[in-house]
Amino acid sequence: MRIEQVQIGPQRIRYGVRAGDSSRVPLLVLNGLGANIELARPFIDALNAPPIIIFDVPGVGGSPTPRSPYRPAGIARIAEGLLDHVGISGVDVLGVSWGGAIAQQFALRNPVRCRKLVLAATSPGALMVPGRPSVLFRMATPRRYVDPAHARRVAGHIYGGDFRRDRALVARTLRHVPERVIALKDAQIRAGAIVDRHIDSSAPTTRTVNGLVDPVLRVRTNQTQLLRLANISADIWYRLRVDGARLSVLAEDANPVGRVWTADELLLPPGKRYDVLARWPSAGTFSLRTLRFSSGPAGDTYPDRRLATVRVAGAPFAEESWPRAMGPMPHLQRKHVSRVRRLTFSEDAATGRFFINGRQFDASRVDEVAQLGTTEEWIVRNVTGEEHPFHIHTNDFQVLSINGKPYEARGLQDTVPLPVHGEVRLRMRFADFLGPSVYHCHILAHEDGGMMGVLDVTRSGRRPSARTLRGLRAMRMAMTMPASHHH
Ligand SMILES: [Cu+2]
Repeated sequence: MRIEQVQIGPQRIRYGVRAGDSSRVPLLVLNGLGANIELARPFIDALNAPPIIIFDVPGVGGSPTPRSPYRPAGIARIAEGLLDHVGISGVDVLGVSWGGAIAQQFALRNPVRCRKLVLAATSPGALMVPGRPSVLFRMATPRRYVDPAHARRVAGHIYGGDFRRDRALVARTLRHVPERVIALKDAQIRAGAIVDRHIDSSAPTTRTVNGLVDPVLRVRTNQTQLLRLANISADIWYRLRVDGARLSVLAEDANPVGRVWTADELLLPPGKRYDVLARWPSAGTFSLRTLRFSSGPAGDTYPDRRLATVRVAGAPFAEESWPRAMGPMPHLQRKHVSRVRRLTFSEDAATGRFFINGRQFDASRVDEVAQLGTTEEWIVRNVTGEEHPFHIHTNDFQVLSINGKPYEARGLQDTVPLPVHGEVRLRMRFADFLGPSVYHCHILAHEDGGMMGVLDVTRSGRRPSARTLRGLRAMRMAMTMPASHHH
């Protein structure tokens, strides 16, 4: 990749151009506020066809910090200037996480120039609702722009999945295994359009796999497949079943498991990821299905639906042995616990407000402070009539018990359903990250309704760090700054 600098308006921009098949439409990659060019390199290297252009947004990587906060429209303008500079007219645009907001702005402003718009790991209205504040929190940590090791560590929060822990996970042991991403997402369609606000999560919905309705997966008989399952929907659950095959779980929430386990079905609340091996021993046509599921008397009930059709054919592959373990067991049950913390998830269905310990989320408030280098036990209670997937950023946890019943954890995870009127006991170790992150219900409507809190990890463990408080203030300002302030 060729790395260059250019002056666009008042802003100097560092950008990269990767040559490719010149007959293809070039791809503009927008990392947004979350990442620099280098973090996207493995992804760009893996995309072998189109020419690619990417740049560091102001304040990230090699582009200097602007004098005033900016909004997506400002960055979209920079993208336009950059494309003019390198002489590219039409582009496909890929927006990752917060880059998705910029990509949408770009598409809106350039209806002719922008051919395809691809949004990955992004959510609508991200600027108004702090749905993914972790990326912003990391923006408030300048260290990540200059420290490659730190950048690698937080990359998983921008890209998720295999960037998260062991990036050699697949390459080492499963090089020859076909890999298939199964991204589960739904869309409610009313009057020919996708419903994008005031979504009723119990309304009928169309389930998709990688954006397709009932796609066909073609596999060879008995050939091992690596399925990377992710529930990327906003609010709904998947109780996944793969007919004709058994599943062996290699990783949960991107944590390689200490003990590989097999399952006939997997429950995926919003945010949940599993990497599994599957093989179909006999030829034929099978279904990938979500089974009937209810998230509780005050929750939603979903019908049994086919998600994809699997066509198994060809001469059968020879049986091959699968790994039994992918990583070390965390064994947090043996650790000394410095502190026990109690969190109670509650809701007021009448007003659509959601609480943790009686409070709604406030982006400028630090709710919990933990000490670096310690292990804590959290007892997370759900006093509502519906399940809430508890999710935490940065430090994953080991589940010890569910409703008092000991749980045999196979590794770490970052998402666990809180049972109706129940309780999950878990432990996590604050090993190496100093600074703020969040925990929340991963049903986005609940999170948006206030079911989220801020955790700050500090050296003393007594009060929020000054840096965190400064970062939260800066973030609040950036989010309330009018768009016109840019110039
Ligand atoms: Cu919830």
